[in-house]
Amino acid sequence: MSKLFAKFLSLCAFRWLVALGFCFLLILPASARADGPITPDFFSMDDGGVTSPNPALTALARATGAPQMRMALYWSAVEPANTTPENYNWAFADAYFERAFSADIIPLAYIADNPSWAANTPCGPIDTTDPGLRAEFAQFVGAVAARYPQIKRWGLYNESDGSRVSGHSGGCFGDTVNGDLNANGVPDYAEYAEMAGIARDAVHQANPDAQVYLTVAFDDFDSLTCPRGYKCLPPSHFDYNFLPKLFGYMAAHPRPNNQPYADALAFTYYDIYGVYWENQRSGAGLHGIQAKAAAIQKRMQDAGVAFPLFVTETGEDSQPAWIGDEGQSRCLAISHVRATASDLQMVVWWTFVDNPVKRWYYGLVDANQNIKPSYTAYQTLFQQLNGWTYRERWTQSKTIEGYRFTDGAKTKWIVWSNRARSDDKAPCAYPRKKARFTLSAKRLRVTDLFGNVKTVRDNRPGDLDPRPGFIRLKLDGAPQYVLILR
Ligand SMILES: [Ca+2]
Ligand SMILES: [Ca+2]
Ligand SMILES: [Ca+2]
Repeated sequence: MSKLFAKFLSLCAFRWLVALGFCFLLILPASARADGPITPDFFSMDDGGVTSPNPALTALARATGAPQMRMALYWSAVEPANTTPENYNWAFADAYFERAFSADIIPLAYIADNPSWAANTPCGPIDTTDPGLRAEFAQFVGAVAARYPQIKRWGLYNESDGSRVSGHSGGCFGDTVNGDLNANGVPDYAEYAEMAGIARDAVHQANPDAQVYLTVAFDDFDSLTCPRGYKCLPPSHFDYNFLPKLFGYMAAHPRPNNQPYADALAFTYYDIYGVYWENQRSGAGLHGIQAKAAAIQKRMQDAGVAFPLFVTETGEDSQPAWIGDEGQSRCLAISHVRATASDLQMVVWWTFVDNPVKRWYYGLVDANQNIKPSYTAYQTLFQQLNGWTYRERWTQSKTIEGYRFTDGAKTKWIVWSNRARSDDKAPCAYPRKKARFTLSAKRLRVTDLFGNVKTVRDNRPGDLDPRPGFIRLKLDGAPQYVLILR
């Protein structure tokens, strides 16, 4: 069931839009953070095709603090018949993006859905052996980047490692039938690399401030490529071998002047898959999203390529039969905080609004535009992380998972109990036994998951440590933000 949840998730954004006739989805861009303070563009949410058209929802979305929403741009809508940019059909894209711009939201864009004249599938390669088609693709991507200079990140498809045309979530370059959907004798992973290189050149030429990012799911592996120890439950969707083959191709075919094929790599992360990544050698000592990032980094190192990473989709369903509102809120905070410790440039929460028709309750806002507890948790998270710099993990005891941040002379720990017991749902929401967290301090300002603040003074109520100069707090599975006051 948990696997199905994630699959549904990865499909939903795409299918939902298609069903509604929307042409754009949101995807991501990330920005450079390496070792610096966390900035607002670490935060993004998925538009789902329903947020941008609704001013009330865009206002709510912007009020979380996140300045970006992931949105798709469909090539098939802009250029349904092959033409030149002055004849492109911009009507839908303009309206869709303009609503975001007017709400002070920057689209984290991705390009998807090939027109039928350009490729034999909507989700797979163009014939990259055809110089004419390469030029057409460059023309299109360049025109898009030039038209929307506010957009700094352009992704190529969604989850490009999809292994099935039928039921794809935006990409199907990981086709496992013969790996050559367009039957041109060139492996489709190689064509994805080629298209990325073309897109990067075109985007950079049109807008030097903009970037191109690759997209993969790299989870929910199909049974044909299922790695040992991974539960590949049908229907599964993604080719385990796509990513290493992609990296291998890039390494074996350096671009002119050693230009990279892309500026970043985005992946999808759902916590039900986290234990697998933690159990890999590369995941030792890491948690969930960190372990998956490390697995990708390991493959990049093995191949000799390097891309900054970010997460285009992560989310959890709040239905009571799954992990509920509290569990969803915990997962939201935990995944983001963990991501800061792995230097992920951005995390996109999938998705902003519930979709009851699909029975997807991953939203921070329900279908009636009421905020959910996770909305408050997100606002709190934004306020607690924005401007702070990640420094180190808590290593003094294994009963606590904790991360230290600083802002100038100020120090903050974000901590929760690490004493989890599996309930076979999302690990980030597992029930956790109490743990105790002790700091040398006279006063602490403790903010809970939902922004409720209390001050704890040494040897006053709330301090469980009788020693003067030390304060001990009780932790459970809900992250607490603990600011040390002087
Ligand atoms: Ca054209
Ligand atoms: Ca091919
Ligand atoms: Ca004390």
